Amino acid sequence: MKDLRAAADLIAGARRLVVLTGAGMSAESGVPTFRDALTGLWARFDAHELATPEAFERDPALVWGWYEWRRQLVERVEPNAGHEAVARLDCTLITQNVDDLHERAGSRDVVHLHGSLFEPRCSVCAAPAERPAGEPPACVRCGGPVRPGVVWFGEALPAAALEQAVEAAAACDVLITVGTSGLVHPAAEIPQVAARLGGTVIQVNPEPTPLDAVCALNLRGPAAVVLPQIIS
Ligand code: BJW
Ligand code: ZN
Repeated sequence: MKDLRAAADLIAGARRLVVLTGAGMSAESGVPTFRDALTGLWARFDAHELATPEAFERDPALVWGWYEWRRQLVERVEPNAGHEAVARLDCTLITQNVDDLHERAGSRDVVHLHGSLFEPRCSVCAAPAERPAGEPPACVRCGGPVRPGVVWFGEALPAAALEQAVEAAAACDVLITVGTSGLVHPAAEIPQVAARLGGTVIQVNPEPTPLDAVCALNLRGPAAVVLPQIIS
């Protein structure tokens, strides 16, 4: 309770606020996280078989189909009270999520570090592919296989998004990290940059994470419950 009050005061008084979100942000909307043992996407699928460029080369239809399944799942769910609370903030919003739930809750200029389920592109010439059909679809420009517009292991993050995220973290006075395990780099370094350069880091997560050490406040609860209590 005392921590909720302290977090609410820090957020209300922040001049430069950053929010970094991960899969836990969308959990209560019904989107599975990656690493949660029972419901996580990787409890049922081997990530390394699906979320790598090598997997797509080996079996483009399988990988394309997995992402189509996830895109359709996201289209059927709604933003939760946590997304809505974040949309009320004047902040730089950085997400690792490939869903569009922040946008659908009303947030603008969301920085997507790991791409989007809704921006497929050609794996050969990078041309954007609108309304692609096929398993996987073929590029209308060069005939190459169309791939999901997400960032796989071993691939570079979009440079402009990463730069914007690091700059915002370096300049912020408060950063809220929500629903991320803090295991995937370089995204996991963003709260550390904020803390190292004098920002106060608040974490919202039901479980401990490696980020606990840099957080001034660790609010152990679900995003859809905690965020509405600390954001007016
Ligand atoms: C709740 C909740 C509720 C539950 N409310 N919370 C340094 C050290 C070690 C390794 C590396 C390193 N630097 C790079 C690497 C390699 C690698 C990496 O990090 N590996 C680690 C796993 C060890 N990184 C990369 O390969 C990155 N690329 C790179 O570094 O390139 C270098 C390069 C430069 C130049 C040229 C070429 C290369 C790319 C990483 C891409 C990550 N991609 C994915 C898949 C995206 C597409 C897809 O969606 O399929 O992104 S992996 C997956 O993990 C996805 C997520 O965005 C990301 C983070 O996961 P997240 O969001 O934290 O979710 P979970 O499931 O892990 O955690 C959920 C959390 O929510 C938990 O804590 C729960 O407790 C909590 N929770 N319910 C609030 N209701
Ligand atoms: Zn092409």
